[in-house]
Amino acid sequence: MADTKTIPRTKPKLKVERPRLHKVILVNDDYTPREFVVKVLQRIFRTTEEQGHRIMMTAHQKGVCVVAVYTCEIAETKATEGTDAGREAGYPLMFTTEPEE
Ligand code: TYC
Repeated sequence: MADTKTIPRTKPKLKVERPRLHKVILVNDDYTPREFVVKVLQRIFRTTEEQGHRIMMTAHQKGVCVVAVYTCEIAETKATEGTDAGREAGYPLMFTTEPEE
C-alpha cells in the first residue's frame, strides 16, 4: 500500500473576501453654519476646503451627501467624531453610516 494516493473529496476553500465598505453620510439641518460644516469635513475627513464646500453644498441642497467610504469601524468612528464636534459647539450636525451595496 506504499503507493496509495489520497484524493481530496472537497475543494480547498481559498476565497478571501474584502471587508464590505460603509458610507459616511452628511445630513443637512437648518442651524449648523456652512463654514462650520466645511471645517469639520476638513478636520475629520481630511477633505480640502473646496471638496468640503462641495460636499456641504450637496447636503444643503439635496438633504444628504456621501462624504467617504471606509471599513465599518472607521466609518462609525468618523461619523461619531463629526456628530460630536457639532454637539460640542451647540449644533445639531449629524453624520450617519450605511453599508455599501
Ligand atoms: N443648511 C445649513 C445652513 O443653511 C448648512 C448645512 C449644510 C448644515 C449641510 C448641515 O449637513 C449640512 N446654515
